[in-house]
Amino acid sequence: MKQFIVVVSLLLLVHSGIPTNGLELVSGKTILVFNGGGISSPEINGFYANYTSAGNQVINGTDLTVDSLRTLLTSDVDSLFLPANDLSGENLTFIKEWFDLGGRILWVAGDSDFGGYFISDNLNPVLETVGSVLRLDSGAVNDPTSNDGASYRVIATQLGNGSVSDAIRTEIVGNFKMYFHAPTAVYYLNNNSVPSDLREESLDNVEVVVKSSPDAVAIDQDLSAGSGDFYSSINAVGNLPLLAVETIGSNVVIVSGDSVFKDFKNMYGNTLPHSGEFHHGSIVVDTLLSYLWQEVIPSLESNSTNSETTSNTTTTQTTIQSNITTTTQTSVQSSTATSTQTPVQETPSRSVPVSIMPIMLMVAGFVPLRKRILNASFSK
Ligand SMILES: [Ca+2]
Repeated sequence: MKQFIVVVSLLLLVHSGIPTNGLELVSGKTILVFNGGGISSPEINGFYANYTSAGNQVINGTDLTVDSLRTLLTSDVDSLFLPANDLSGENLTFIKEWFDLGGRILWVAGDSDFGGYFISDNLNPVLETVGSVLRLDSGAVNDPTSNDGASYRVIATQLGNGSVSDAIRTEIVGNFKMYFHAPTAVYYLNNNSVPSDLREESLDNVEVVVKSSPDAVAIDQDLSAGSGDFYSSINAVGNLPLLAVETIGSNVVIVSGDSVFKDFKNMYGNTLPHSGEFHHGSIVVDTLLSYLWQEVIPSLESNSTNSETTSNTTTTQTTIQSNITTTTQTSVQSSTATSTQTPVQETPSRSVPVSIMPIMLMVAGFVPLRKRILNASFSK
């Protein structure tokens, strides 16, 4: 036990946020998180604290309506996060117009189909709108061996093979573990229409960054048996894509099977909610965003500009693996910040000042959030 504590303490020290060389946590960005009618707890206190103290503006869009999202999603917004909510039936042209400004990061995060509360088909139209080939599966990922005490509490164990994965890999000490609390998987559409297995494919412009263990199983938990329940329909076992990135023009789309930037179940954190053991959640999120902002997007924008000046006909879409050659040691702030630094800018919604975070976190422990109850009853 003592050895374990020492190891964990060392790991935390290694990632205590003192940049050495190379990249630091991204700064100067405006990140809009739209929870809308999201199904799980909306708190992003850890992310908010880390990114505002690093000099970003984080708009915590709890309770925002789609109309207010439309108003807020101006050219000043560099990144839009859409965690597991329902945008079905909405005119999404405004998201496409924002995306087409270029140099943006769109993060579409799903959830499992537990109880039918989250339906991927209600969020996938966003991916379609911006021209992504990636889709959230309408099922769930269970892992009988790599989990935090129950098979739906999935611990991912594998990073991918591209440059984004490599950037994250440089930050990983020990065995890679990332927590996804009841996630779904990511598949892709072949020829814009046929649900297809992303596990063995090597697609231009797409990199699978985080994968499940070889033992994870795809299931159709709510028995919806739709075309979007792709991986369960092929009885997929193992290496299920849980987080993938795609470049589209000078933009990047991130698709993940859970909202890993949220406080929920400490996914954006470094301890597993049940065993208390270490996992790399916030390190992955922070390294991913910093690498994308500091290396990938500038490269895409540069290529885009060069292409425009040399040819009117050449497509500017570029592959992640072939265009990002810079290897940079990434050092980012990884633990949940406890800084009392004032948020950079007054935000228009219910963003939580860092100074009251401890109180909020205490209160959060007593709030009977629907998903917690659901999952508690589910886990028996
Ligand atoms: Ca389903």
